[in-house]
Amino acid sequence: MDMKKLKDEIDFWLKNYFYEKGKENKKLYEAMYYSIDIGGKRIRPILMLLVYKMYKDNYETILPIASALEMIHTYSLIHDDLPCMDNDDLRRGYPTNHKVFGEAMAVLAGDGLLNEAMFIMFNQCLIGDKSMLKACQLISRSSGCDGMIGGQAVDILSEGKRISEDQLLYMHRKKTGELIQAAIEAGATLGNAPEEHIQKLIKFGEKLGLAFQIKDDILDVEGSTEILGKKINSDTNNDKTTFVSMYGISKCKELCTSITNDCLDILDKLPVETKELSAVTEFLLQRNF
Ligand code: GRG
Repeated sequence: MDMKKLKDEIDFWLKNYFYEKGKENKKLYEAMYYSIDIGGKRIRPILMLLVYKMYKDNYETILPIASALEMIHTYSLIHDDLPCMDNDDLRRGYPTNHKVFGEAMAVLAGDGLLNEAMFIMFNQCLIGDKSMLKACQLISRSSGCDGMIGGQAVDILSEGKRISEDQLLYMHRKKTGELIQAAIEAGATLGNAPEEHIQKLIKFGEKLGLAFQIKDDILDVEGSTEILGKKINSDTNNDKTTFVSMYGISKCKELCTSITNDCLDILDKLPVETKELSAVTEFLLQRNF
């Protein structure tokens, strides 16, 4: 099973969901689905599905929660692009949500995606077992104030300031790392993986999140706007401390490779088939978007 097939299944689930939903309050759902539909790698739901598949076959049953996670991620991008945050005009290769629908609707589209995701997750809890409850708890915590929102708050409060290495690591662990780690831990939890595997996969997720963010910072400097689908040098223009401004580009590349190798080592030592997850891990290192 390749990444493309899983991505297509997530896209199909989301498309159907919004097709059913857009009958009333059309503009709101249009704004919500716009940012979902214009692209995105779907890396978080793909990670969740791949980890689950290491333990159970019927991954289709977790498509709703995996898609809900993508909705939460997409809401964070819509809000992050707003003029009061990073003020970006381009995302996933298209004009940002507020450029198309206006600021007020973009705020509501983000809020809508977050709340709709929670509704999907509660519905899954009503029909699922305790592992679903645990997975939803993980996702809500990691996207909340002790996770992504907490990291974003530190990011906003640090603009224009010099921050320490520890603060930089904290900020990214929360802002980017937590949701990636939650995708992995939720996949393992839903697959009823043994506790010792879950602990190793949490470590894997932590490292993968860090490598992902360092790569993101490298691409912000060396990437191409056309391929990335967003403007480059956004961090420099917003006067942000990044891994590149802290360590320099060549050290960042070294770090990215060595942390990815640590991730692959963790997977190699797990006594289950991890080939697909390893391939995605390598893809994230090599990606240029
Ligand atoms: C506004 C609550 C709130 C949070 C925003 C995620 C985030 C926090 C901000 C996005 C800014 C950013 C560029 C963070 C770096 C890492 C990251 C999340 C990149 C975008 O994720 P990808 O590469 O994007 O998975 P696609 O478009 O492929 O889904």
